[in-house]
Amino acid sequence: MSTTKRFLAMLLLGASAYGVPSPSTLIANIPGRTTLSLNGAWRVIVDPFDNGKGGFFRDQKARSKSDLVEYSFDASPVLNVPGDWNTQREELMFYEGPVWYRREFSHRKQPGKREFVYFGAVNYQAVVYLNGEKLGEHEGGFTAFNFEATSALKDGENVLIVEVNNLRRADGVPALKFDWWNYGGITSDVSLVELPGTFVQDYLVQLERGSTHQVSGWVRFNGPVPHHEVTIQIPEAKIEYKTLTDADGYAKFGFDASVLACGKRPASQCTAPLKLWSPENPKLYRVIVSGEGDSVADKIGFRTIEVQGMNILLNGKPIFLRGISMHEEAPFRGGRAFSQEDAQTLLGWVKELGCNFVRFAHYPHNENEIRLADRMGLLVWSEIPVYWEVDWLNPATLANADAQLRDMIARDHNRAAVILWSVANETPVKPERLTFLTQLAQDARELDSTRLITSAMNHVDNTAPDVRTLNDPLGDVLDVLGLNEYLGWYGGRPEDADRMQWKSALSKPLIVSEFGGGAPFGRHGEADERWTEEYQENIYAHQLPMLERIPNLAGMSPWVLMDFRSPLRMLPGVQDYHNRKGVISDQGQRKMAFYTLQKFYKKMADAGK
Ligand code: GCB
Repeated sequence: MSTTKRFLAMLLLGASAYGVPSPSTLIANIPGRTTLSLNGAWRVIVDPFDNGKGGFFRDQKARSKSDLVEYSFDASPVLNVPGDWNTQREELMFYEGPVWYRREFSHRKQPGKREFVYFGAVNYQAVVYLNGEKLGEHEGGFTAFNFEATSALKDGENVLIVEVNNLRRADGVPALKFDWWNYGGITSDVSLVELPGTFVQDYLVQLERGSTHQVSGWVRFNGPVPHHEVTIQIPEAKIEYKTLTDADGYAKFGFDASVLACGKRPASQCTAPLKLWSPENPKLYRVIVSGEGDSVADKIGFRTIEVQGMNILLNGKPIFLRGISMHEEAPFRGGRAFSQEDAQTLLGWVKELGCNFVRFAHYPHNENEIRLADRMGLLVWSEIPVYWEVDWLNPATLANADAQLRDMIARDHNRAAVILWSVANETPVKPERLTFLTQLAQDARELDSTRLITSAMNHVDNTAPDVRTLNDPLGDVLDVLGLNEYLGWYGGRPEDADRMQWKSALSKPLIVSEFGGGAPFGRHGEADERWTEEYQENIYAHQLPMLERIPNLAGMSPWVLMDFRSPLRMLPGVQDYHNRKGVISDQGQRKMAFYTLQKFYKKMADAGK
């Protein structure tokens, strides 16, 4: 198909097939469910030529001395799950390709129950087999997914095999080039989830945008029973609300929390029942969703987030987002972060900096991080890996990005911490990209009307010698503008910031979503010497006052919390395959810029920002 034809086809697709994304099949709130953990040591076969397609899913074993079987999980080494393969075996550090994983487990089947295998994240593609039967395939390295295993599951011993492939693809999301390590493997928790025949698949229980007492949302059941009762309870606030599902097991609801909590008392005796979630008081309520014999409990915070003119309002009041960007990279040991401890360390540093906001770049991070942010009172920007260039004209690429967006939202839409869904990072201004991202922004809004939509952009006009204007048509479909700028690092000198003025073509709140420069910890020199802590610190020293002069500045998330591995950063002795723009090294050492930023945030916080 010619480029023009493909573009027209996509415009048409945009109008029809992508009108409303199909609901996510993700089961909500796995931490609140009965699960059997399948984490641990898995046998693995590294298969660089993808030779196993013909049969490895069968886990065949030689039955006689003369049998020819040229693979053996039993005789193969193990890798830990969760965990990337790159940092577990030296020879796999640069490996990109298929690896076969096998986990054996025993299980007693319970009558009437349904079973699902759940994966927190597998990078990049996964094909899942249980006892030789294919359960399904998943594409996208950072979103969770589950497949029903009820009929393939045996009473007794079971064999779960997953083909994982992290080969980069031109039509993938992300595509061929990105500035982080392409860690392969089963990088997040795996579990077997046991559920009743009809169960609560997903739910949204949030405050309606702009209201501090109107709770609204929906519940979706999975199972054969239509038209049954659903109950939503918030015991601490004495709230109980009942409604009925439709023929598809879906119920939309909305109730005034003050009226419900008040019961029969006169309105004059009732106080606001829900204490609002905020960075200062990250109050979470136990919320129970039940119906048709199933019941699931969650911890949910209630807050509102809106845009008013050039401000972001949290609970009706303007808030300045004192943030930092971070990758999902493990402190100290390197590799993909996944554990509670990793989250504690990383978000502990974010707090120590004085932040109330964190940008999870450039893909959805593991649930431990999001849930901890919810408990710590950190506001979160969450993003899908539509990064630099992707195959804008390919409908399958759009469908893939859309699925990642939908599944990111499905897992985290009850987390008060998340205030911004980002549809992309630093994508080039051109019509096909605008069509693609406009669709994603619309879908995000459709899927979750309670949060703000953003994207990190970097298309600026040099309006005058010392004036730069963010001018990207994508801004029209966003609530909040993200701007990445590297004045003093990729162009100009740190001191140029003293004269520079930043504007945006649109009067919307603006977050400077990236700025910074690189220095290995402990490398010192003059402030004009690249790759020294002094140079990096000097960038911050000149940037911060410059950013304060931006009239619609609503926050910032400098690049980046901690040094991280990247194949694009090769310089020997300095980078050694690490992006060194962290204000903290990968060994936890605070660089000079850390303290400069910390001081600035303290000043902002003291000034009530
Ligand atoms: C950017 C990208 C980020 C890179 C960073 C850098 O603009 O958004 O992913 O790592 O710059 O270090 O150049």
